[in-house]
Amino acid sequence: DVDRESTRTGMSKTALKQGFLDNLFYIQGRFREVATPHDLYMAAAYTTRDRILERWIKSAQHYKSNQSRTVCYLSAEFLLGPHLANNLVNLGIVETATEAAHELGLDFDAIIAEEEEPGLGNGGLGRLAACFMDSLSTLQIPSIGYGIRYEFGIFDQTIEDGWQVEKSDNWLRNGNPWEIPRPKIRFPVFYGGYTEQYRDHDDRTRTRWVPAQIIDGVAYDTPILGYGVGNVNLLRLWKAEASESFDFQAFNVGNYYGAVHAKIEAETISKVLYPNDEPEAGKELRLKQQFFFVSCSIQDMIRLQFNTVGPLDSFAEKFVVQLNDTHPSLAVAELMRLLMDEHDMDWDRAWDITHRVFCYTNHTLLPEALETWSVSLFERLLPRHLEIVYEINRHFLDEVRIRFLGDEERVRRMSLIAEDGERRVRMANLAVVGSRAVNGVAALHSELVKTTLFKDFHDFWPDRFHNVTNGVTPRRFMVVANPRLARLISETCGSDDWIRDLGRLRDLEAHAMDSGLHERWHAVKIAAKRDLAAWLKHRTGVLLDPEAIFDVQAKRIHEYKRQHLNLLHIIRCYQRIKQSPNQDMVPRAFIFGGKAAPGYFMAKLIIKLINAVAEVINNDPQINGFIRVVFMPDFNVKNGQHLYPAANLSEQISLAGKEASGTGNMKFSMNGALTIGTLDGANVEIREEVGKENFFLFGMSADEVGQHQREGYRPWEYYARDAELKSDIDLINSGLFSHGDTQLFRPLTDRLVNQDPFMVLADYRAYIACQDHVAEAYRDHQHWTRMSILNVARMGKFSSDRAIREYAEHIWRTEPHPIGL
Ligand code: DL6
Repeated sequence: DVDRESTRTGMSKTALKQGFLDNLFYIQGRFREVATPHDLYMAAAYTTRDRILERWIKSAQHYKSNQSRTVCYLSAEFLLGPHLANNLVNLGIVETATEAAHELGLDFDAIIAEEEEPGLGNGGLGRLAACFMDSLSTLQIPSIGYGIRYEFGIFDQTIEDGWQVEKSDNWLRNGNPWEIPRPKIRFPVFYGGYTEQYRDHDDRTRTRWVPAQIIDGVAYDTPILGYGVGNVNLLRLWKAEASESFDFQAFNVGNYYGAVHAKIEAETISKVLYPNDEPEAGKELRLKQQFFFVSCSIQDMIRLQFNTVGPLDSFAEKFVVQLNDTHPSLAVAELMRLLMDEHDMDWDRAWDITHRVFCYTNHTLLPEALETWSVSLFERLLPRHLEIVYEINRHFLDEVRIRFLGDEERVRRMSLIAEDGERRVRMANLAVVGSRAVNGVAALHSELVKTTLFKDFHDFWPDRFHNVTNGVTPRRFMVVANPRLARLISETCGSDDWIRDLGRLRDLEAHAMDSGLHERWHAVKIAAKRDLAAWLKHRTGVLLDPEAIFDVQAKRIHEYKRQHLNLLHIIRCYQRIKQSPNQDMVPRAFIFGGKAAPGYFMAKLIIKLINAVAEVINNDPQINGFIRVVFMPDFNVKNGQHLYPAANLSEQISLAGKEASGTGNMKFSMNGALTIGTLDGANVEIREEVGKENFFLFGMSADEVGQHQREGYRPWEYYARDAELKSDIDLINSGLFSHGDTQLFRPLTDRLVNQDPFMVLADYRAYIACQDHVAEAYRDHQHWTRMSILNVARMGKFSSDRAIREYAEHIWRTEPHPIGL
């Protein structure tokens, strides 16, 4: 008795059940008795998607007829994480869906767990883009996320004999129920060839690009639903396909294999995500990927402009484009090219539009992470864009010379082209010059952007620079990841308003001394720790004691993040127990997670050392489980959701001045973990918010780091002076953790003692002292729980909703366009 429409859109239990059975039958072609777990998941996903589509169409219609100003978020990465649970939360039907599944005799959690994660990103930068998409929809801001539909996302990590082994991530193998292919939204993308001048019908001299290769980009759309609203925005990812015109040419001359080869070569462009959070020096395919998605996206915006508003003159009023790091900064040159070469504009008009469209977010100060491309590669692949970059540079450097007469050194530094050694295009300079706003991602980072990285540009255009501290979405990282805590918060605060207005968590403060809440808070944490312990036991064989401090460091493996500092503390604990086995020590479970870039040897050696130390400690009868070490394989969004709720202590121990923001720090703290951290990235602001008495601070400040480096840093002196530090490093060199092999970890220990670029040894003593302080604090359960409650209560600032509101107000100048439910 449920009509056709309501099985697609109805929110009642009956409608959900009927919709599910319909989808199982009509889409999966299965009946209950023979359905695999994957069939059940697909049916659940389609049933959920059905309910989103109606809102999506309504949003699109409204945005079109209102000619809404649209934010286009250009990002080479979107690290989305599984959709199903998140969409159920945003639709507000988790309970109904759970009951519906139950009545159908299905295991709801197993269905949710079946989803393969779209891992289209490396880490913080890609996950930030996904959080921002959630918040843009929740805040009802018309927006499109543009990126690449990688056929293979970030590799799956397994651990074999302690080493990281990469397995390809074939996430599309079983189909992706969330995307809708748009075969008719297809744009040609040019590569190579040459440019030539010609005379147009008005006898003006114009330039055209005669490419050597044309590839098509085809749109695949994923709806992004906001929380509790009717707004659904669009994530449009481009897949590369052979251009039909090229295929047929080869075909017609009888070269069938040639045609097929062209197809394979074309598809390579969107085949795989580069698994590195730093630029791939000289990788032609990477530059091709960047241009590919940028060109499709800008062409799509121009198409939308014609479909809605009309003439291109108002393009900068209709669109604002946020460049997520420099990866999409070719967009500046591509928009110029399209406006001039394809749409007849002169330079000044095209530039006037272009420089009002773009805004750029910087995500790193690490010099090795700043992207440059050799002029020769650039010219070979994008000859027209090189001309445009030169022309932008000429105009720009003229302005610099006028303002700073005779300061050729400054001109050299600010140029879009680096001239020392092999000539290179500086993508960050292109992004700054082509944008009307530039921002860093935490207060400290934005300050360093202004005073170090882009000091010359800040001198030149002080008003162009902003800060927008990152945030994360509480929907995924609290409600989906930690439903027990979410329920407890809502009950304590008397409403679930905090989910859309995270500042409301402050209401918890009034209850921070309430012993009833303490008991329930503790019970929620212990339950999450038990869940994680069971999960880790199943996957690694290591059994953790839920009463121990769960001390977690989960993030990309990188020397600047200093997983090895954490390891030195673990070795210190180990040696202390060995020296005095009967001491009264607080039990700890040290949990690591994170991937190393496949070509980053030192990061891979750190993973090996973590696992090697784990093997010795976990099997030493004298340690007797007092401390345990475990490496969670394949840390990703989905697995991270097991980690955040269970952590007591969050390790945010990068060298001050190196971590632009960090967002894991926010996810842990929102789930009631206390932070041990340096004054780096957003740690600074987290500490300000939660109160210094609720944060374990150690280590040098960014200023002290700078001063120490200027004075000359000599790590070997720390090694020689500090007997415990020396014995911890010596223990690694002794071969104890490497079956007697005294050389295996030498590259790591030698680097620490002789170079130590991230000053692990300088911060070692302060870190150990701070960890001792943590252990003492944990003994007082009441006090610890109070600090945990206060951490959560004061995390309002770190919602990505706040970040998006700041972008909308100060940078984008966009308004919400509410879609009614
Ligand atoms: O802004 C998101 C995220 C920050 O939280 C991290 O601190 C930062 O390391 C990360 N950057 C990258 C690499 N970026 N580049 N280029 O992922 O961005």
